[in-house]
Amino acid sequence: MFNDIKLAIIGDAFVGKTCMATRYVNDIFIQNTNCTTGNQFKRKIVQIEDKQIKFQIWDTAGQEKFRSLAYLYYRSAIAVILVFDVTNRETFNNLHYWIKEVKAKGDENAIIIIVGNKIDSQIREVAYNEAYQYASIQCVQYFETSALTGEGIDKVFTYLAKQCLNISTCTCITKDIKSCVHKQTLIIQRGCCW
Ligand SMILES: Nc1nc2c(ncn2[C@@H]2O[C@H](COP(=O)(O)OP(=O)(O)OP(=O)(O)O)[C@@H](O)[C@H]2O)c(=O)[nH]1
Ligand SMILES: [Mg+2]
Repeated sequence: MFNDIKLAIIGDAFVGKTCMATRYVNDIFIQNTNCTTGNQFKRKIVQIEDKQIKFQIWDTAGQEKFRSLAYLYYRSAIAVILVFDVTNRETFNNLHYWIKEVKAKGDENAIIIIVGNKIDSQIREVAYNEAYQYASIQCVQYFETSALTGEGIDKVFTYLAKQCLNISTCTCITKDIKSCVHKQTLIIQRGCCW
């Protein structure tokens, strides 16, 4: 069991961060959420084949007035889930701000992914291809989800769990999963275990 693998969910207010975490951990959708004012975490144990990972999922506040402490949580996260709302272009435009923040204040070896949420909605302002291309330029993976229907949610977290496990099954593993994330980068660059 890999304990307390810390994930942080960040992004603008109202994009659905809390709903995504609640959908994944409790498999429910809350229509009228309160905006997050502090930082709160949920735990979930993920089974991938014969291995287990215990995620600690930090749901941070997107509203500017509550944002100031969010970095305390993503600075030490193994993975950062950067969320925008596909029905709101401004939240997509603001990804620049968030990526800059994570790169400046987060762990340099953290896995970063971008998630476009609310794909159940008919009114879409950001096309899949545009977001995918943006993510490619930033060298990060792109996923789409609906916390309302649950579509795509498991895929996001399973991907991150597998990233952690790929690292951990490498023979060069150390006890510190964070240093393994760094080694994974090296493994990808070298094309083999070292
Ligand atoms: N249609 C649709 N609505 C969603 C979805 N996810 C969240 N919402 C709605 O969007 C609103 C904001 O969701 P939250 O999860 O509270 O957003 P947040 O990103 O946590 O916002 P802050 O805590 O203020 O940063 C709520 O009214 C949700 O019901 C989704 O996948 N589809
Ligand atoms: Mg919230």
